[in-house]
Amino acid sequence: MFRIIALVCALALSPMLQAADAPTAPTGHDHGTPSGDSKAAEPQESMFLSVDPKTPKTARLVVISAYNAVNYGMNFNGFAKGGARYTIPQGWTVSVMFTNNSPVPHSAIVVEKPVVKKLQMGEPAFKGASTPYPVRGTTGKTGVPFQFVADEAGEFAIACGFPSHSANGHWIAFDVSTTATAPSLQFGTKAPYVAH
Ligand SMILES: [Cu+2]
Repeated sequence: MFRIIALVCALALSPMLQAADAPTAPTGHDHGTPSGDSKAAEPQESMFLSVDPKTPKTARLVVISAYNAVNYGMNFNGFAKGGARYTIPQGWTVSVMFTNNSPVPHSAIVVEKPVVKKLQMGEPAFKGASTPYPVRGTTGKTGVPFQFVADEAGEFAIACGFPSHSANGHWIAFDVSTTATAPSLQFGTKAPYVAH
């Protein structure tokens, strides 16, 4: 009986494993575009969060799927499993530019934090807080913009809507705060980077 269960599990897992973005060996310096592999530059917070004085109370997020080889490419900006955290003041507009460094489809959808454990992400937690067709995902580095108002405080996540990716760690934390006065981005246990 156990063997049957193990076989079924292996069969169920195999498409998922194929979907994962396997890290590729470095090919040395070339003139190709950056890809979701170990050649990616060390992520810096200021690359992924900014504010523009011309558009007050708007946080501009750059969210790059498969930024590097972390978590088999199932990362945003090089972080997986909640290892990075955006904090947005409640009521601010969030303007996201999503790109995917991998030929494997990925997407971005803002969900309530407990949802990240599910195989499917369902509807976004805020109106418009998703790339188009999050289940199917997109490939390629053409930017996919989306924008929403973070009108409800709480603990959320930016998750990949491609089935099973989020459950395998393809998500980062996204908090909406009643006390923050400026948006910030925290990498691991480092001091948060505050955008002004
Ligand atoms: Cu994904």
